[in-house]
Amino acid sequence: MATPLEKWVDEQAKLTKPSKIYWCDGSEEEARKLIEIGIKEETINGHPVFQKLNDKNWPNAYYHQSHPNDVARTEQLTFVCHPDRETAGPNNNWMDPKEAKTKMTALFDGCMKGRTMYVMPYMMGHPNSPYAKACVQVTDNCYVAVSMRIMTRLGKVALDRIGNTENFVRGLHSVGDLNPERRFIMHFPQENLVWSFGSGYGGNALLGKKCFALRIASCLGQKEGWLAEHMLIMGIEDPKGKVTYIAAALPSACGKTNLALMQSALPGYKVWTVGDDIAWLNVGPDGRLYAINPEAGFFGVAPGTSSKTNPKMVETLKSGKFFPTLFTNTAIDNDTNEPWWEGLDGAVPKHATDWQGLAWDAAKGTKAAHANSRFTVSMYNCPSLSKEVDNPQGVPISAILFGGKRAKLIPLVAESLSWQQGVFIGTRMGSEITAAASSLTVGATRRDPMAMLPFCGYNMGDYFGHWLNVGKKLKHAPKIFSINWFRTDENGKFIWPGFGDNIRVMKWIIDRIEGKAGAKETAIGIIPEAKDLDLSGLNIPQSKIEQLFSVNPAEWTGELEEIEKYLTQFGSHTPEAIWQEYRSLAEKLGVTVAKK
Ligand code: OXD
Ligand code: MN
Repeated sequence: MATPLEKWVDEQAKLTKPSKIYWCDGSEEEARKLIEIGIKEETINGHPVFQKLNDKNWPNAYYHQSHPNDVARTEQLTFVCHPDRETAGPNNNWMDPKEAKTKMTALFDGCMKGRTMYVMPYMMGHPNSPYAKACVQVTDNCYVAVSMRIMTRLGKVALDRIGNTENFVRGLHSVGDLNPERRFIMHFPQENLVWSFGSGYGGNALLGKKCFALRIASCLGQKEGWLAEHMLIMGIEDPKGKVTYIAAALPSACGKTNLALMQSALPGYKVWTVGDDIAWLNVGPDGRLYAINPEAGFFGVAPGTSSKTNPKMVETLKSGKFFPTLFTNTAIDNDTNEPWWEGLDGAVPKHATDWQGLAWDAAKGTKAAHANSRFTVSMYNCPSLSKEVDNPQGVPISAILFGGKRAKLIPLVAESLSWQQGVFIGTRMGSEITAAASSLTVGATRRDPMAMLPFCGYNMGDYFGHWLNVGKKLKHAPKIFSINWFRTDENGKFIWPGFGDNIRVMKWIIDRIEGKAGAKETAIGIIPEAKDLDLSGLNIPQSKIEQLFSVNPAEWTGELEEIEKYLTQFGSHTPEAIWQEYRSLAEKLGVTVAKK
């Protein structure tokens, strides 16, 4: 008798009509075979799917170029198909599930003719964790199959967990003909199901990541009492050896990976990496909040990564321990056959091929690597990987940070007075748009609550309520802080050095948790005075430090208007407690607002 999994795979094959079906076991041998297929057989836009890179300097590394029209998440073509629009909320594109199924069935019908269907059973989370989830994705693209081996725990572990049950999240994926007119990423939360067609790019195609571990999982979390968040998880070891775990939400391409792998600029402090993108947060039996990283790899933005900004990541990328490491849409130095991107160490290549496969001419001023070009690498290659990363219970979180990229307004760091106020800080986050999503204007500011705007699978007003409810279940709630590394001075220059120096902010945060650090209460939260931050060895004048915390009521008037407009769109779904915090902030700032 066929198992429910076999039956489901059979149904997908009947619809998509592949010429071959291949069940992935997740082994290294298999990954090598798939890479060979990608070098010799499969193509994307006329290029081989994979190209081997210089093995001496970048062991086990391969290059992939996606279609030039397929280089970022397509938020405008991403839908969450709850039975009614209201449940999806104004934060999601919505389509009636029946209509979506009809539309997508026509696209999937026969789309894998002449191709191989790869069947990938995989786990999100360590298989021993009670919080882990078993999933299966089918795809017709070997780049996706190899990427899933890096990003998830793929193969027998998942098959064993699924066994004869119906208990697995389903994902159907085809690159189709990569026509952007026929590109849709459809989520069916009622069925724990994702259908993705027409894209081979990371977040659109590796369905365990944004589609399941955030959009579908946020819906599961709402039902089951936990949180699926767009957060890094890090442990910070102090000079006495005590490790404090922190989770931090920052929008895409705002430095989560750099922070998660930070090399501390303060002697005696070490950073241990648990995750760089997604955290699943559960209330433990002791009333603390525990975090697991459901992923097994990093899919990080390449430009700007160097031994100065992220030495641990450069080591990770050059390790080659876990097979393979992928570079997508970077440039290639033709003289050395090495991957290259703007900001990497060393000289600018004399002869390079750019992310579109064209000869690159530095003199023309175009970028050699796409701004959203990526590396895909196993977290087990990372020298700062926490030894708790596979702890089935997760790590206990002492602080949650909400950040964004803001040239003005938001201070370097501010502590909230309570969980409720902290949740409000999350809801009022905004950030300058980066290149991680196509169709948005890079640089403009958009409101991005908890960095979850593109990833919350249901009405965000209800999501805010869920955050408040989780807080009520916590006996020892983490402290919540806002952070902003990106404030600029009157000449538009960043004031704060960032990167390894961010440990100074972390040190203050940890000292606050332990009741050791000084602070003062202001309208925008509890902030350090200059004497409370460890600035030893930094050469920043006191006046510049003050600028990092300055409050300009005129700027805040506009900000409050935007926050009010934003929160109003969720109607009665926005909890009254959030409005209370909003009014209290306006009052403290001395700003009159419409919302009473
Ligand atoms: C990502 C993103 O790829 O947030 O992590 O876009
Ligand atoms: Mn992300």
